Amino acid sequence: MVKQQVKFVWVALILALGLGFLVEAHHVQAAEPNYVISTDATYPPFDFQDKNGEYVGIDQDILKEVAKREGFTYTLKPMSFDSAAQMVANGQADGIIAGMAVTKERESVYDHSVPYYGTGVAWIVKDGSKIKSLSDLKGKTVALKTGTAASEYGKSLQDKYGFKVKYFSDTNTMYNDVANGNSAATFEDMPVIQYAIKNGLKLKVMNANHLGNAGSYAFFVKKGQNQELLAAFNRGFESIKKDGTYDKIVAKYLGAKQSTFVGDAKSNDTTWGILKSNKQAFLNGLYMTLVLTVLAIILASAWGILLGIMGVSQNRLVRGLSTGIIYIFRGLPLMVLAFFIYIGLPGVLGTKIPAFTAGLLTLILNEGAYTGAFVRGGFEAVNRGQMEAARSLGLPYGLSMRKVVMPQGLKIMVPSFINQFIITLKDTSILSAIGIMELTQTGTLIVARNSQGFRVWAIVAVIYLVVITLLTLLSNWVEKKTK
Ligand code: ASN
Repeated sequence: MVKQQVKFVWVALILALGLGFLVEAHHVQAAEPNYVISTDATYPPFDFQDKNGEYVGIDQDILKEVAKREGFTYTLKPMSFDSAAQMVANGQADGIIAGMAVTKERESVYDHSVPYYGTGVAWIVKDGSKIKSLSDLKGKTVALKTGTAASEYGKSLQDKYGFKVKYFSDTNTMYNDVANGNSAATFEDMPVIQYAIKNGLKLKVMNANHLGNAGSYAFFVKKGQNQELLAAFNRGFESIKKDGTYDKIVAKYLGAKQSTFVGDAKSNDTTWGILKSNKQAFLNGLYMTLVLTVLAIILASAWGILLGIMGVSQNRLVRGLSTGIIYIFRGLPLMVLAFFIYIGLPGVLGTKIPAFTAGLLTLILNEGAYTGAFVRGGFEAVNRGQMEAARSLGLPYGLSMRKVVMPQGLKIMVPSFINQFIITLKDTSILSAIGIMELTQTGTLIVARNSQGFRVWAIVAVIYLVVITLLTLLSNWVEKKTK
């Protein structure tokens, strides 16, 4: 019995991984890429999504044009800046373009292209704030974005001015923390904050004439790697600079309001407008959430049942193995596990792991451990007498388990399974951290371009609730059938 289960789980796992690669390969084929390029798609006017879900901005237009002229293709991986940079440092991505400034520290990890845009760090407060100088920040909270050059600069002033810091993974959320009055100030690159203010954000730059760490943005690859890509970028960039294409690209974004790209007020300022203008994006996000949920539910249940059976095995070693696995994977936060598999492991294995595969594996291991724990508990709860009775009738252990204990045990577990299914659905949202374009990540990108946090998150919340309600109804129906 256990052997059969083991076989089943192996087959299922291999299928899942294969499927992950297939899903990835499908994307890959669609864009015929040579390179994987990561970006921070919440960084207008450099990198963001327009109303049609296309990645646009100064960086993206430069990259598109350079790729065309240099004859290479690429698959874009949008995620938080911090993860996008780590992807390159770990060899998961070949290059990064993300309004990324050249700094000394970065030069020891990455090689970079010729600089393509000047920048410097601004410090920013809410319009009408009483704060006049950095000294006024004493004891107050400053919002920073994880892993950025601006946050390093802000952090370097922390001791001198005695403020507290709070980290965010995208610029828009960070700005809103200041706009809402939760944080007293923030640090961000001048071109980015300037663009946001021009587009209506109620914040004020305090050091416009003496920016910190003046420098430039560049395209980055891992040190010593992908030199041909870097050379191609440099060549392509020189050519678009020479014939005026570069200036046109910059003028296109700085000369126009953001609404030109992300839609007018009508499609951004009402819930219905947002829903309508982002229908396809929401549907795609929902589809990804559902695919992940369904696969994870099936595979994690299989893996969990196996762990549960192992947990009541007669063999101490097998029992110990089950306890150990449950202990580790129930103990690890889902996001840590996702980062470990997606960003950590490839560096050691020397092979890229597609985001979908990494995400699915994370869910299987985490949800499977929880399932394992309650399945083991369920079997233990079936009166020991039942097993003894079966054995005394002459049934061997395996058969007693399968015919007597398991059917009763599984029945007790049905509510726990339903609960776990709902948790699995909700947990898929954490995978947005590794850039999987599920519902939550879709919401993040939409908010980054229209700054309508309340409406967009309300829509996303309602979609989750509808799906959870359907899942619960379905589960209840199955529960009744199994009674
Ligand atoms: N400007 C940031 C940096 O250079 C990158 C970003 O936030 N996308 O660190």
